[in-house]
Amino acid sequence: MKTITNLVSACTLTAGIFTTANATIIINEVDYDQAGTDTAEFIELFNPGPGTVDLGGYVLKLMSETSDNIYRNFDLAGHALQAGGFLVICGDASAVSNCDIDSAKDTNMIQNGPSDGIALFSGTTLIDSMTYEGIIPGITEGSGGAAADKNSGVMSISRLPNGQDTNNNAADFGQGCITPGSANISSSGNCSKIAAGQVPAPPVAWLLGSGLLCMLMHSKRMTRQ
Ligand SMILES: [Ca+2]
Ligand SMILES: [Ca+2]
Ligand SMILES: [Ca+2]
Ligand SMILES: [Ca+2]
Repeated sequence: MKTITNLVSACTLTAGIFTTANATIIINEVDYDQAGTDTAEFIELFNPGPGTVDLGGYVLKLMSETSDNIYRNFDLAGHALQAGGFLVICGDASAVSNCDIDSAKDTNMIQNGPSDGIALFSGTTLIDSMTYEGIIPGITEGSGGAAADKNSGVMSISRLPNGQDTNNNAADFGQGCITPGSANISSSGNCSKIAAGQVPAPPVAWLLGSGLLCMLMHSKRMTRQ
């Protein structure tokens, strides 16, 4: 009989975040629109897997309307993501917390929609991709893109729950409070207070819930074996 300890060990627990073991590097959060000029844009990558991933050979491509209309490339060589780790690419490190790669673009690093996309490649292999405010054939996961980012400096489009990737952009991304370099949280709370550190984030109940979900999924997998 499997014990609770066995079930928990099948999931990776890093900084309080349970993840399944077969995931890969994902585009986890995007903030491309702030009030007025976009001066605090960022893209967050996340490693939900069990081991460190060397990002040598990885390139993040930003595109508009078609997959071959690339307007920006980020070569991620020289960086690595440990299990449960986040990598933040930003337009201005003085305006974005936990920024690892400052593009020095400062403003308008990431185009506002419609039909823009972000794709992560390892060599020529597409690792993960998402579009927002419309679809880009070959890049959109599922039948629709993510909804638009709010014109707010404290809100982003985030995978919710943190790290969810069912290859359905419209369902996997929702409105979140900005969390560059940490686990995503829903915007159902007060993002301004969370950004100011006036309320704790992420909620403990969510972390417990995601752990229980991981245990439940693993339990069902074992039942089928
Ligand atoms: Ca923008
Ligand atoms: Ca925003
Ligand atoms: Ca995906
Ligand atoms: Ca985040």
